[in-house]
Amino acid sequence: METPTQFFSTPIYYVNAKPHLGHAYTTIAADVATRFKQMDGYDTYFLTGTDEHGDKIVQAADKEQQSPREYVDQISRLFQDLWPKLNIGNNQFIRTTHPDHIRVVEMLLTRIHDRGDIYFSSYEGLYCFGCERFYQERELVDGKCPDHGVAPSAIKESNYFFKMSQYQDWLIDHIKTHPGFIHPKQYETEILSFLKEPLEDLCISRPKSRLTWGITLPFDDNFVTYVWFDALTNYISALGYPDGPLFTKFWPSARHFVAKDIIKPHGIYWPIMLKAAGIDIYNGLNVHGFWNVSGSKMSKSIGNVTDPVAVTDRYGVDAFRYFLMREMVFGLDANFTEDVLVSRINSDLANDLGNLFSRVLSMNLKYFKGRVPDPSGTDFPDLSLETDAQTTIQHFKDVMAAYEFHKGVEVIWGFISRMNKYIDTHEPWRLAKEPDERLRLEAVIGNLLEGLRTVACLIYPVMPETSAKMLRGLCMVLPETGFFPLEEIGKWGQMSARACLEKPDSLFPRVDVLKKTAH
Ligand code: ME8
Repeated sequence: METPTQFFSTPIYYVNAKPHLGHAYTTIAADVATRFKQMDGYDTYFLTGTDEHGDKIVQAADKEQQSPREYVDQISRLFQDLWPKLNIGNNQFIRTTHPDHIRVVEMLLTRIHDRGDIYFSSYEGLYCFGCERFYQERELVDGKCPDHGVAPSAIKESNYFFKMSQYQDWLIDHIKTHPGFIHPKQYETEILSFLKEPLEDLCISRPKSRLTWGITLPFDDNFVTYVWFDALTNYISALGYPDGPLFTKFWPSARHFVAKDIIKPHGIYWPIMLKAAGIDIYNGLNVHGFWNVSGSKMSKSIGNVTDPVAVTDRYGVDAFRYFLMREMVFGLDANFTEDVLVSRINSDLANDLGNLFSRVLSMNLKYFKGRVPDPSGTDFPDLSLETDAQTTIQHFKDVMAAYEFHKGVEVIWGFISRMNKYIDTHEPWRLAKEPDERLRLEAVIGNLLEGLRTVACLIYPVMPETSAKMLRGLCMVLPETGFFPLEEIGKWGQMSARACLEKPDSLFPRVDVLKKTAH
């Protein structure tokens, strides 16, 4: 059977400020999804990068008294350096200032222009410089841009326009006939409701008299390309459109991760751009909600822009990844507070998982000198944990395939909690005192060790470091890929006849609540 493929992307982030919690979340979610698909037998490709043209960037560079070129190099580097620290396994990092990308944008513009879907016209409208787009009167809140809270400026300009309106009915039909194209459902509803209003044609140029930091239009060098038209194209330029092997292999399976702030460009402009250029439409869009910090929107003026580097330096990468996946219901908003992070580390990680791991390994050392008993070969067959593990793996697979990461974590922690109960029910310390119960003790400890192996394998997408650490502690030889395929995990008895003689390190030290420092 041919190996299925999966291409995931994150937005390419603007380089007008340092990376923050929101950027980290989307990128970690896409990384978790990629690792999960790999466990499920897929050949994957994972793309992230930076969006480096446009007014916003010029303004930020001016503020720092740097040239745009110097400035984008410096901020893009911060993103590129952050991802390895968060254990992000992206295959490529794209920058929109790279010549290969620029060539594809020119190619796409030429194609759409040649097909007659781009026209020149003069336009008068309300322009928000922060958003780099024109607004309709009805979109404003109290006469102001809803994102920036400033009144847009009245501008009259001649520009190039992309005839989006003629694709409106096609797009509505495409969304309705492709369930899951926009996921979760509430965002599909939101896009369909935008599409109930007549779609305006999209202004895709900016005159060089106003902005030069962009890609010159291939058919008129007095203009640069609108930054969104440039940015969206990254998803195909990175794969080597039109005929690169990555494009042929991965484009049919493309799924983009974004937050709700940018569903309009992704859910409307992008599919229409592809359609107009005669390129297959991407496979799907995964939209998540917004992180607030301590109950407020993240903002520089409030001073609550959470730095992922500071959080991971303090609490560790896996704790951070775990918290983000556990705390946000994919699609809804969530709240980040250090107190909740600390209490999750102490209860879920140090207590439920960490204690279970060290208790079981210590009992195995104490009662069997580290030799791992085979639970299936004993006279006391007890299938409860094995059956439970198999159901857990299937459940995990179903929810992760539906991008319900919080449920994936909950499913694993449900199993962890049942393993802790299994210990309390069977009381191995009591069995150890009864010579007649030796075989039963073997079965109980053997089952617990197999259960821990199952947990160690399943947490891989969310906590790759902890997964490897647990598997090392269980004396499992890690495959070169770093993970065990999903279909192999449920097989009981994989650890028997090994010797685990080392006392395990603690997986997650408790955080002293009084000593924790604010970020
Ligand atoms: O929009 N909560 O770049 P951007 C969750 N360059 N996610 C958040 C967030 C928050 N509070 N804040 C930001 C752009 N994000 C364009 C994209 S793509 C062709 C061009 C994340 O730097 C989330 O993924 O403003 C959101 O969609 C993205 O950062 C916006 O990043």
